[in-house]
Amino acid sequence: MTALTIATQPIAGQKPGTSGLRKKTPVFMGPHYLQNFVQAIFDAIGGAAGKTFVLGGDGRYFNDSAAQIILKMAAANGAAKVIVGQHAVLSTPAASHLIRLNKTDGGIIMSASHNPGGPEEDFGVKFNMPNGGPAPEAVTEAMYQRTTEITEYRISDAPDIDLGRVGATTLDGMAVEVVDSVTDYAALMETLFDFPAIRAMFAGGFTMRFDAMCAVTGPYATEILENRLGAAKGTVTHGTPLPDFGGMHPDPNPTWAHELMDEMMGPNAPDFGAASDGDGDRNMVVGRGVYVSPSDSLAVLAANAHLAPGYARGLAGVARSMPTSAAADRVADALGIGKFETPTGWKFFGNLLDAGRATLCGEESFGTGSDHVREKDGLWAVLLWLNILAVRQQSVAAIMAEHFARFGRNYYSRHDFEAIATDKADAMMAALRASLPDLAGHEVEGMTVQGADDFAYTDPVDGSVSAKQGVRILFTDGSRIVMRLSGTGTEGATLRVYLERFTPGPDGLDHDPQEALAPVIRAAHQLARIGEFTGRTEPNVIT
Ligand code: VG1
Ligand code: CO
Repeated sequence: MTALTIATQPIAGQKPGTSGLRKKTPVFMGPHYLQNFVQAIFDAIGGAAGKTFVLGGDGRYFNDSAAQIILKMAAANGAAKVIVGQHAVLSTPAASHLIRLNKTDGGIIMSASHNPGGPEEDFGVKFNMPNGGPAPEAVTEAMYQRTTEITEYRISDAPDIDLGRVGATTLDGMAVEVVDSVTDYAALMETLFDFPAIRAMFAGGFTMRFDAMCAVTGPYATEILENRLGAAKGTVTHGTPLPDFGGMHPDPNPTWAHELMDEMMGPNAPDFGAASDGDGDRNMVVGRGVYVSPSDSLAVLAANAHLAPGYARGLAGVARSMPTSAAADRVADALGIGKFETPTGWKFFGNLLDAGRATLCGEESFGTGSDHVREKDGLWAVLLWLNILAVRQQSVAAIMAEHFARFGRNYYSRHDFEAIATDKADAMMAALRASLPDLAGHEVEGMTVQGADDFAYTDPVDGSVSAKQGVRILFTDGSRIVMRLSGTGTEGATLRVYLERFTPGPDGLDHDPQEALAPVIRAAHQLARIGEFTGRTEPNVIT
């Protein structure tokens, strides 16, 4: 067995987006494509020699052969050891935990997360740092630079190793430890939540549906919810991970998790419903007859986290991405704790978590997490909800109503316009940006623009600056429009329009969000001239 040096050439477009590099699977399987990017990762972090990494993915098509390639490249680059999930499967939060637990030098996660998988769908690769969190912008930029100048990569010619058997082995002199994908993660969850209380709730007849969407959380949810917490067998549906997610779009929102939504809104709804995404870092939470928006979920979790043992000491602070509603800010103000507003993408929470300034973090895109790992964590959020429900002994609907009565309600929705021609989307955003300086004082739909800008973030810990993170238009009545283009898509451009309007209560707290937001939605279309630029008047997905 030898480490081979293979000549290669730069491949255009290997620029990581919001969360790693995502491309169509055939692109990733093309000659040298994965290899170039993996070598660029190793080069950008100062080489792999002597280092230990974690490796796993969400099990989508190409996951297994990509893992063999990455292992052989790690060996040829002199890595000391790689810890791999069995069958090369790890949820993103489980990978983050293993990186931290084993004090490794980082990890490679193979996933395109909430994007569909399969031979013609999406694949992705991202690198997480020794703190367990996604590589910050400076590091992903260094990787990208490296891909533009790469001339060779190193790979062992050793045969594939058996990733199905848990235990230690070696690959061309590098130690490989295949670990059960679930065990360490489940143990971490037991340290954070009151498992006996949740178990008692299930034993008392509490019912739940967890839709794993044929993605990575199936085995995690089955072990934790059914085996350890005693939820009825069959609580977890679509629990077997499939390479193409059974043709489903593994994105837990009311559109793509419609089976769960139908059940939760139907006559025989269980008490609680939840779904997770391709790589297990997202969560959607639904009560019987009531959908909980991710922004509201973050706020409720912040207000109630102290009810779970892992957070009994209270929270240092709450961080949210800029497009996420201000509902969590209201809780932070009431609790007298820190609040932070970051750009979209989990990599921006890492410093706040490491510095102990934020304990909970969340994004409007169904992502919630805490300082237990450095990724968002779908099952963690579901377990925190279950712990809160077990303590409060109330329905989700009652908890939401009480929350809105106490804090007021930030009506919120996101409208996505997918697969727009990139040039049209860019032209629309450019025109919108150009209009911002003159918007203040402008009247639209009976609302007055208070100010408009392009969000720029200065990291309070390391001082790094990230500019152009989304256009925001603020109105004097507290309403807000945010617009940005997605950084995770693989086809054309996706325009995301984030809409928010605050109602203090006590009246008007139980409207349909789309109705409550109607003037804000119309204002967004007028101000950005969405139809004129893109030819689209209706979004594809509303969350
Ligand atoms: C989207 C979400 C963002 C999230 C990212 C990764 O990014 O908006 O909040 O962090 O996906 O989520 P974008 O650039 O498409 O808006 V995951 O679960 O796909 O890793
Ligand atoms: Co994800």
